[in-house]
Amino acid sequence: MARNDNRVLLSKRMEDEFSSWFEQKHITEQELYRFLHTMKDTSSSIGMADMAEFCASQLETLSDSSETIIPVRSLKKFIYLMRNFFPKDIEAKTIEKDAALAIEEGSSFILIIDDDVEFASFIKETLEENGVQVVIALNGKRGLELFYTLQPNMVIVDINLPDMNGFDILAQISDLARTRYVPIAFVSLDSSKENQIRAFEMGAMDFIAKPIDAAIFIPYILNRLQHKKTIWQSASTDELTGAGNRRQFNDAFSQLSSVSERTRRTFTLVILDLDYFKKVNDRYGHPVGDEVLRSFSQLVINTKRDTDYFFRYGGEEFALLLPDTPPDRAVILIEHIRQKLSKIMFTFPSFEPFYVTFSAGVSEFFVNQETTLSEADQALYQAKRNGRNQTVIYQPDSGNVKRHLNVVIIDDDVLTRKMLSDQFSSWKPNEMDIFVREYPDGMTFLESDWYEPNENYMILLDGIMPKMDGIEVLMHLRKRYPDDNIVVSMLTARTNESDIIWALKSGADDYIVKPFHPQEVFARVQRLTKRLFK
Ligand code: GH3
Ligand code: MG
Repeated sequence: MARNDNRVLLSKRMEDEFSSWFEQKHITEQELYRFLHTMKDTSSSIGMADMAEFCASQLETLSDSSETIIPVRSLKKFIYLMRNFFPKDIEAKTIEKDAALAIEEGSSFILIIDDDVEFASFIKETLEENGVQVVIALNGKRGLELFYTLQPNMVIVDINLPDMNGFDILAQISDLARTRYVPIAFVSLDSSKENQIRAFEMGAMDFIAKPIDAAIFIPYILNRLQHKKTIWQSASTDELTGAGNRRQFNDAFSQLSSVSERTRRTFTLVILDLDYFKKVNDRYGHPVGDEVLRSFSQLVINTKRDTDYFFRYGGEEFALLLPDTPPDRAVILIEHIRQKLSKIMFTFPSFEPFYVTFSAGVSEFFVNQETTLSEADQALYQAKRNGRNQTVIYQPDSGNVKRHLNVVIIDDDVLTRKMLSDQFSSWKPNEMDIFVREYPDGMTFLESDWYEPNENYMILLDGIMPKMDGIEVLMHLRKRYPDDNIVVSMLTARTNESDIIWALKSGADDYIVKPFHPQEVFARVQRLTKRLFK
């Protein structure tokens, strides 16, 4: 017993250390070394020879004096192996597996808090034959713990428990149970009037006297679960799209997180956001926008697996929670959705047909919900920045994502813009991704949200434009923005030498005299942009 206590203490100390790492996100090699050193000594002194040996082998590769920074994410496997030296008790493992299974299958599961093992296991077996998973807690403390972590669909509580009484449990869970529409049934050998009144006053939905007649009890439970499901669905479904609403998202997310923390099974979060959706509303009106949201949701609902969850996260933002799915497999599903969406032509009376695309950010659950959400958000942002209509998996130190070149064409002549845009859009070099953007004048360009400090820009700037002359735009650029990531080439009809000198003095890297052949511009751009990627 004392031996086990020591193990529990050591496991707790280790988990505390991991938690502080998760918060810091990075640790130094020295910190890891010292941690392993302590773990090695302590595990050896309490008889955990395997663990001591493992720590010693890890220590051989580390240095006590190194300040090298290690991202905590890269220690995932190490943390997993360390945790495995502390096996969980079999009962906890089975319970959590049951719950995880129920959640993944979208089936119901109920929690029975009762120390009458015979009764509880009889109900468990019978209900499981009817497709309902059952988790049993033999005392109140365990029951409360399971109620919070596993979020059952129904709770059955006996009034007399070894460590507390059923009313104490009710007092603690009834508010939360009510907000989630979780029915609570009391069962007791003592079905006195006082007990029944008290149970109902405190929020129980039913009171059932023991001994229980199974012939009635099973249909009763199935009835309650069905009722709960119906209410829950209507309260947690987004009316417009049929996807789960934000509230259901929060619930499912925390449920999957707590199961994953216990069973170490993985799941992935995907945030999907429609591209340029504001334009859809602006051009075709809100009812059309609504129809697009509905069609997109139906497409996702019909494409995802039954075990995946789909939610409307905000206006035109959606989320998927994918149990047991690493990010690379999540991408397969998303790309399948993308492919199907690309084939849908939206047609509405009196409007030209149009297509919509979406961008997606992907992150695997690892540390906690907040981090996962923020990582998926960052990846989505990256997907938008990379030019939209694509999926990005969150990378811890994503300085190493493929380099980009943003080719910006600013010209009031539609034909010139189109000609250049076609030329650059077909450019697909291996070492970088090319994104082309067009603007009809300098003012529109400067007022847009075009600039990101860690991006590279090749700006093709017309010299003479309405509203703002090309030279003015150039001067503004050179004054307000750094020039190491922005190359500017003036497109000018002015053959006047002084204009060209002025442009070069104002910070243009090159000039191209109109009329030009797009291939000539292309060749020059290839040469000019070399300086961006030295
Ligand atoms: P981005 O590619 O950067 O995501 O651009 P965007 O235009 O999609 O994004 P932005 O956030 O600028 O605009 C989102 C728009 O979605 C604005 C809002 O009016 C619209 N929207 C939000 N909810 C609804 C809805 O329920 N129905 C309709 N029709 N439009 C909605
Ligand atoms: Mg959008």
